[in-house]
Amino acid sequence: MPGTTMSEKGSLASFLSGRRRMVEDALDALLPAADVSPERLHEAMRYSVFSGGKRLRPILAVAACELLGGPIDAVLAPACALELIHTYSLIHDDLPAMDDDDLRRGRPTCHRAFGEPMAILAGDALLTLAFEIVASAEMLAPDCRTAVLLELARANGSLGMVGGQAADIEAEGGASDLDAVTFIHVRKTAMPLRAAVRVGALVAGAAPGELDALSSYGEAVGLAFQIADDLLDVAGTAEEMGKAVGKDAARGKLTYPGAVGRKAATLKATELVGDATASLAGFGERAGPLLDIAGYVVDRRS
Ligand code: GRG
Repeated sequence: MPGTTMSEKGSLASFLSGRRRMVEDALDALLPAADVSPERLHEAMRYSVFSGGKRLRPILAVAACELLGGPIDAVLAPACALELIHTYSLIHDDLPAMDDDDLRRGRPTCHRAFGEPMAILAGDALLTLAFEIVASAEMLAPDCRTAVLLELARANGSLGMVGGQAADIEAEGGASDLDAVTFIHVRKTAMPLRAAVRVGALVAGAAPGELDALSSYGEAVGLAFQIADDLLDVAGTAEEMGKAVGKDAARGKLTYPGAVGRKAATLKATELVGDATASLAGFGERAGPLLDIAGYVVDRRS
């Protein structure tokens, strides 16, 4: 991480691993057990959820909530909902009808392990469960539950992630135009990440100014994350990424480096980290973990 000392890297690593453990324990408690009927469906859901993801979205929600002094135990349910929606999107994205991938997080994709019909259903069930978890989260006041549900729906529906995915598919093979790439990346990736930060802020009862600042942070980090992902697809290795690399170009996908070149894409990602940092200036030292995460998003190797 440029400009970051070893001890800061160490403290980020322990922040991430501590929050990841909390999220994974909560996910385990919220998902139906694998021996609950229909067993094969629940096995497939658990297979994909517990396959070693970074848990970036739930960690962002927890970190935003902590920054505002909100209750960690209350944010865990919505944080898990974010991860379930993310997992559903990965399962469906890997299907033969979409990216047709064999490997995800270093393991066979859900449809490779469980067959296509069960993978489609596991994705559907994870998406549905996410909304059930928030709607029934007793630690959240009713108006907070509604606000979180709206946030999840808007960020992930046809005007958000699903819309970005649709535009991405339609654009395949077309010219790499910066406006088109930005349209896709904002919806497919930045909106869900922004929603993760906002969900944490909503649970903490953020004031409007705080919510705005955290939204700007989430949007910048979200776009930086996707640009870094595009760059890793060009420069990363399959071992590090746990999935095939070089596939964007092979499929004629619109990517940020494809539109502006690798150097300008790298600069843009760095600039966005600067924007994210500036958005949190008003929070002082309490913003440390979120600032470190912004740096990590562009420096990561997987
Ligand atoms: C199929 C509805 C639908 C949407 C698909 C999320 C998505 C949209 C597609 C997955 C492929 C992709 C390149 C998405 C962009 C966002 C992204 C880089 C996802 C991978 O997220 P990570 O790196 O994954 O956080 P882990 O495995 O760490 O959870």
